[in-house]
Amino acid sequence: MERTFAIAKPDAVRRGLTGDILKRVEASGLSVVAMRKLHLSRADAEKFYDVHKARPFFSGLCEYMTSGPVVVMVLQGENAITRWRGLMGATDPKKADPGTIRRDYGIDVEQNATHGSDAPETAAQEIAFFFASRELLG
Ligand code: DAT
Ligand code: MG
Repeated sequence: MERTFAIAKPDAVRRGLTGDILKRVEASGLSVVAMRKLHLSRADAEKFYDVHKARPFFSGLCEYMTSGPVVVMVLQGENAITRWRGLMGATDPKKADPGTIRRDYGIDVEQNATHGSDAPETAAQEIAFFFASRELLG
């Protein structure tokens, strides 16, 4: 069993897509072991995306991620990290496979509907950034 961290980003929450995203998660057999709706502060967005701080899109990314509420989730299942990234599709919605969340709902490479951890280490860090261990279902 593996855990990953997922976000329904502001563009998705704003357009009422949280339910559809959850439906896809549940239909895939992944289980939601924690979930919360919140509005990121600028400081939290900058900390969360610290790995990208030297990239030209960093400031715009943080602006966008603080533009409205998000839904943060911890997903669990066999190979959860890879499976959730597969459901999301490529970062750029134009390059994402048909039937993926980003292809179906992403607006552009920035407003791409969802986030997913890319490795076990980042999953553990990102989960701990948003959730206390007592908030995760056993
Ligand atoms: P992913 O979210 O697929 O893991 P990433 O870690 O490379 O992609 O980038 C994090 C986020 O930064 C991504 O979801 C959207 C934004 N981003 C990435 N590349 C971008 C670009 N060229 N222009 C604008 N935003 C970008
Ligand atoms: Mg990433």
